Amino acid sequence: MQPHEDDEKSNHNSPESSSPTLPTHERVKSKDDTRPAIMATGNVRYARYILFALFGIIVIYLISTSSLPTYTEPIRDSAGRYLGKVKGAHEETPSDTTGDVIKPITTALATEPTSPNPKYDSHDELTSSDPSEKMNATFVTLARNTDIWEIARSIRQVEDRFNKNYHYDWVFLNDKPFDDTFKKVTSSLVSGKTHYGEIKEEHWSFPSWIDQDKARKVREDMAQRKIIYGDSISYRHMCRFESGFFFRQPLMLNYEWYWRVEPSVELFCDVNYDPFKFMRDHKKKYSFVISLYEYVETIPTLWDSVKKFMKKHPEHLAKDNSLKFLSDDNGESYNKCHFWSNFEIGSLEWLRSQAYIDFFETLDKDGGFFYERWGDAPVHSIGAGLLLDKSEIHFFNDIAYYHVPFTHCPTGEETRLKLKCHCNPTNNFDWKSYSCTSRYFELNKLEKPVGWEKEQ
Ligand SMILES: Nc1nc2c(ncn2[C@@H]2O[C@H](COP(=O)(O)OP(=O)(O)OP(=O)(O)O)[C@@H](O)[C@H]2O)c(=O)[nH]1
Ligand SMILES: *[C@@H]1O[C@H](CO)[C@@H](O)[C@H](O)[C@H]1NC(C)=O
Ligand SMILES: [Mg+2]
Repeated sequence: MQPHEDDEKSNHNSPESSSPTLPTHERVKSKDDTRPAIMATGNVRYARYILFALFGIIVIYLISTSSLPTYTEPIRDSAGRYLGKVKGAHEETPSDTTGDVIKPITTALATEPTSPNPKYDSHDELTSSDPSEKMNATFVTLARNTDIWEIARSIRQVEDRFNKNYHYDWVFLNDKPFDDTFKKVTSSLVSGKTHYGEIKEEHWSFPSWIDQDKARKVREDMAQRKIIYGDSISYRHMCRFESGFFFRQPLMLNYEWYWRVEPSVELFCDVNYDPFKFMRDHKKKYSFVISLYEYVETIPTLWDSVKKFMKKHPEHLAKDNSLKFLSDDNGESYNKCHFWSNFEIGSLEWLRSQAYIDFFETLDKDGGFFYERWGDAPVHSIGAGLLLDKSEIHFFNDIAYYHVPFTHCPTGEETRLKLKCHCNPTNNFDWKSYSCTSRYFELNKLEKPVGWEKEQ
C-alpha cells in the first residue's frame, strides 16, 4: 500500500506544485526589475526574494495538504489512533466525509495529464451510492482466539479499503468463548459495532445419527492418504457449521446480508461503493470472486446426496438455475466446480429459506460431513447453483482478493488503476485452467473483461 500511496501523491502534486511555482517566480523577478530605483540596496532585494520564496512554499504546502487529507491521515496512525479519529469524524458527518474521499480521486485523475482518463462507466451508479443509506448487513468471521493476529490483518484491510467509509458491524463466532485480547483488538479495528457469539453445542458436534466408529476410520484412512485436514474433527465441525448454521446464530438473525471474512485474507483494491446495496439493487443473493474445482477425495458421494435432494424437493429448484455450471452431463455427475466460500457476500434470508434448509438437512442426514470431508464451499455453491436463478449469483470482478494460495486481481488496467489496486495482474486466477470462472461467464453469456486472454 505504501508505495502506491506515494505514487498517487507525487502524480497528484507534480502538475499543481510546479505550475504555481513558475509564475510566482517570474512575478517576483519582473516586479523587481521594474522598480530598480526604489529598491536600491542588494540586502532589501534579497529579503524580498526570501519573502516571496517563503510565500510560494507556503502556498504549495497548503495546496498539497488540503487536497489530500484522507490519504495522509490513515497512513501515519497506528490502528487504535486511526480508528479514534476517523470514527469521530464519520459519526459527525458520514455523507460529507465520504464525499471527501471520492472527490480528491476524481480531481486527481482529471487534472493528471498522463492518467488513463478513466470513465466511470459501470461504476457511475456505484460510486454515487449514498453511504448514509446503510444496509441491514454485517461482516461475519468464524475464528479461534489463536487466530487473532491473522484476523486482525484481514480486518485492517477490509476497513482501509471499504468499511472505514461505511461502518458495518462485525459478528465474530467461536465454538469457545472469545478472550479479552481477541475482543479488545478486534473492536479497536472495526469501525462499526462488534458482536461476539459462542456457538452452541448442537451446531458444533456429531449429530446423533453419525456412526462414530465409521467416522473415525475415515479420518484414519484420510490421514494415511495425506488428504489435507483429512484427519481433523474440528475442520469437519467447521465445514458443517458454515454449511448449515452460521446464518441462524442468534446474532446473525439481526441482519439480512453478510460478508464473510477469514483470517489472513487480503483486499487489493478500494471498494468505493456498497456491495450490499449492489446485491439488493440488482436482485443478487450470492456472490463470489474465485471459483475452482474441488478436491474429489473429499466429496466422492456429495452429488449422490444432491440428486436425492433434487428428487425429493423438485419444488425448490430454480427454473433458470446454474446446473450447467455444476454438471457437464445434465445433472448425472458433478464436475467439482464451486465458488470459493472463504469470500462471500450473500443474503442471509436466502440461507434461512425453507429451500436451503431442506437442502442442507438432506445432505446432513447422509453424514458426508463426517464420513467424507464435505466442504462448505461445494455445499454453498451447489445450493446457490440449484436453488437460485443464475441471474441471482454475482461475480465481483472489482473486489480484489487473496486467500492462500489464490488471487483474484481484477482484469482490466483501467479498473485496477482507478481502484488503486496493488495486486499483480499476472497472479489473477480467473482465466487459468483450474478456475471455473470462464464456465460461469459462458453459462451466463457474459462478455469477459478486456485483456482476459493475456492472463490465461
Ligand atoms: N472457532 C473456530 N474457528 C475455526 C476452527 N477451525 C477453523 N475455523 C475458522 O473457520 C474458517 C476456515 O478455516 P481455515 O482454517 O481458514 O480453513 P481453510 O480456509 O480451508 O484452510 P486454510 O488454507 O488453512 O485457510 C476460518 O475463519 C477459521 O478461523 C475451529 O476449530 N474453531
Ligand atoms: C434487519 O433484519 C433482521 C432480519 O430480517 C430483522 O429482524 C431486523 O429487524 C432488521 N433490522 C433493521 C434495522 O431493519
Ligand atoms: Mg482459510
